[in-house]
Amino acid sequence: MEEKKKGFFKRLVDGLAKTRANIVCGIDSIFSGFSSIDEDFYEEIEEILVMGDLGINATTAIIEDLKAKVKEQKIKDPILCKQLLIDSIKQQMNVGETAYEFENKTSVVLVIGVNGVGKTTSVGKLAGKLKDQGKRVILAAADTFRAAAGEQLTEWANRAGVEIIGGQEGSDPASVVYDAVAAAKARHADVLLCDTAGRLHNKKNLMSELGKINRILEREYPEAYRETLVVLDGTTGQNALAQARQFKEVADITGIILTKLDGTAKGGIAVAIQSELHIPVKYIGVGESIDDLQKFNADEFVNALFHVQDED
Ligand SMILES: Nc1nc2c(ncn2[C@@H]2O[C@H](COP(=O)(O)OP(=O)(O)O)[C@@H](O)[C@H]2O)c(=O)[nH]1
Ligand SMILES: [Mg+2]
Repeated sequence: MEEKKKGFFKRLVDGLAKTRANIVCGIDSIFSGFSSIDEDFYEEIEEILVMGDLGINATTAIIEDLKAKVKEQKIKDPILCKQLLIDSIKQQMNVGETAYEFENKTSVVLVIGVNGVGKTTSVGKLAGKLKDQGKRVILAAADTFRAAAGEQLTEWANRAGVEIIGGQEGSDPASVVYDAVAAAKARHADVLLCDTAGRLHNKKNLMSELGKINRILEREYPEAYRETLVVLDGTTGQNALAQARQFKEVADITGIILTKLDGTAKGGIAVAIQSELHIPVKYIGVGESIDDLQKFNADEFVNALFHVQDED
């Protein structure tokens, strides 16, 4: 267990290497480069946080909080601000308890997001994770927009060792969900994961597509616990935040999957999403293999960012 936990922390630390280089190296040089705490000091921290994609709102709140703590604790030495800054960032990310109830209930998870963000990959990884926990999982290939999407999900289903229900290219995504619900009920599945096309470029189409799927689920599977996860590509920084905002307008989002954090310096976007939109980031993708989806924990994330090892 200890081994496994270390492994996880190391994966996270490795995955966030670029983000850390972007944010922390800059901040460390400020802490050592300034001899007193003044406006310039705060401005430089602010600039690094904004450059690290934490977003203007979260950054402003973090700096205000830092200033208040410095004043309150009468701190004079810049180096002593580092822990305060870490605490402030964690505080900004607090969205209350992040629930993973669906993992332990009969549930349906709708996975939406724009093209290429990592929906199908994340559904595959999540299927593997749940299967490992002994859950009975069924996948619905409700991205009927491209034929390749179904084939791609079938590969993931084989990898994870779970069943998949698909449809013809161009068929109605809601009818695939209908068939998948029937299969889920017949097999007493624990979790039904639905990969969708979920395209945002046409808000009206997306709303009507999601509306139709939701009506099917309400009618055919009312006993199932509902989860709607938006997948965002972490490498797109502020654009991911804008997408989350738009999806929030059209769907009852219960969480975010933030992908591709292994290859980006923009991991700070996780802070911005939670701080500004108050939507919990539930999972992060830190690579392309089946084990590279992790539950997100804000404290661990900030620790990994600043390379602070947990003592316990
Ligand atoms: N490095 C990395 N690549 C990822 C991650 N998640 C997805 N990808 C890649 O992103 C590309 C698009 O993923 P896909 O699941 O097809 O996106 P979709 O169009 O939203 O379904 C694929 O090449 C995936 O391997 C991740 O966490 N890290
Ligand atoms: Mg896909």
